[in-house]
Amino acid sequence: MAEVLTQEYLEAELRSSMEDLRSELLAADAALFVQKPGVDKWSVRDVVCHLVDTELLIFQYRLNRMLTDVETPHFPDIDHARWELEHIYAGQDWAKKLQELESERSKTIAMVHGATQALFEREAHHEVHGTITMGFIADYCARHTRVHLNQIRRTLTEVGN
Ligand code: NI
Repeated sequence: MAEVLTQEYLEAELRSSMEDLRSELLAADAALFVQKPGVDKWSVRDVVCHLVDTELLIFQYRLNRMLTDVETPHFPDIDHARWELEHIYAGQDWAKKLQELESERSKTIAMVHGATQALFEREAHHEVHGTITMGFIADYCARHTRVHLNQIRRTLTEVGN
């Protein structure tokens, strides 16, 4: 973990992963977005809904606590298996969810951008990951977007003709 992730680098990664996702979706056949490649698999629409949920409920939630908690934040591991059902991904409008994601990503980037060096380097404790910082959370967010972008590409291949 000698890798140094600067705020500038992470802001660029958060921005470019979002832009790549957006380009992929706008270039694809939207008729395929509601098709699941298997019974228990996510459609492209489900993935976009998942990204909005994680942006708000995991990444921004944690960044906000890093910026505002008086005591050292302790983060439990999160089981998001039921969000798909609880937040009713089926029936959502993917284009609206994409807009929502882009708008929320701008806020995520602003949180990273606005952090002082001291807050950016502040340490918190995560149940699974151990000691983490804002850099870890932002890096995780950008990588998570790219993991799901790859999933979207695979899904489009699987459901396409
Ligand atoms: Ni995920």
